[in-house]
Amino acid sequence: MKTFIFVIIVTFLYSGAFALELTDDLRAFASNMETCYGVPKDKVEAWLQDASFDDTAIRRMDSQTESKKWGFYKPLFVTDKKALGGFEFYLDYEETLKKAEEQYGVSRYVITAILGVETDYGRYKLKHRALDTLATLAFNYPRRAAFFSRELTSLFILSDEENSDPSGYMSSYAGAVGLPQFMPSNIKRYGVDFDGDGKIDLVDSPEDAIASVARYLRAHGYKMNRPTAVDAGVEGKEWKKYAGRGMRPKFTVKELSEAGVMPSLNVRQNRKASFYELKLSDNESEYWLFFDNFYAITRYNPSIRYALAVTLLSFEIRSLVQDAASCGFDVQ
Ligand SMILES: [Ca+2]
Repeated sequence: MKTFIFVIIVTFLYSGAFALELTDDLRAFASNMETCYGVPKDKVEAWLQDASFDDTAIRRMDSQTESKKWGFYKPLFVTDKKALGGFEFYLDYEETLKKAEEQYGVSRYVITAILGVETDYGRYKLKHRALDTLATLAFNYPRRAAFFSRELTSLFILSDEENSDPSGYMSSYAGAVGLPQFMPSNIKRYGVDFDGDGKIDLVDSPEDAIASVARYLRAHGYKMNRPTAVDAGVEGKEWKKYAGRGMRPKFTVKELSEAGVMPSLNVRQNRKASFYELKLSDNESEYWLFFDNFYAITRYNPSIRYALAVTLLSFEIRSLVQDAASCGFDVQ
């Protein structure tokens, strides 16, 4: 008997999934969806009753780690394996990537690299349902309830408009959906039906994911044929005044070079950049100038390390594609 009870308790603790109770809060949310957004209350209540409490979402939120050094991050995301995965993805979706690049003015290699860092080009299987994580965090995680409540609202508006079931949106523990890891509000704003099947599907359609990433970056200022990032050497001490002063490019290359920052490539003197020292270890650093396109990538995820991993990975993928083209493969 003791064993039996133990098994029940353990199963309960580790399954982590039980239906959310339709409390007054949830009913009020459903009423609000009808009054403010015209999504029928009964429909929302039925969706909420289908939601399960996702304890992983809360545990992971509470244990989000502090950001690590670039020296920790770089070997995780800028690897030969990741670049090769990007090359394979590129070959599979070359036509779509080129079409998105042309239509939105965003490098096809950057689009590929973002999908690589986010979900390993869709190979990473998302284990959560956005419905569960967002409902759990909206109603059981006071610190960020307002944010997740807005995202749950977006998920329901989207499901209503697209005539889809909200439980079909597979996500991270924080409710970021599909290959490009879009929060539902961004699917509404930037999602594209690029394969023309009538639905924006970021979970099962790489074509839709590719165009949605491109549209997002364009909306955040990305422009083709402009530099993204260039590494630099430093001289003297004056450069320290400019290092780490915010992601938005605000110093001219001329100002920075006068302060002892020497870019490894020629860059127009009046181009604006931000400048960062990134620690590889306690006594070893890289120095980088970042431009408007880099800033656009940080709007996808507001982290210098993230955007630099995407940028370097995009360079690797581009050189694999170019090498293949020069060796007679049918790629451009
Ligand atoms: Ca579609």
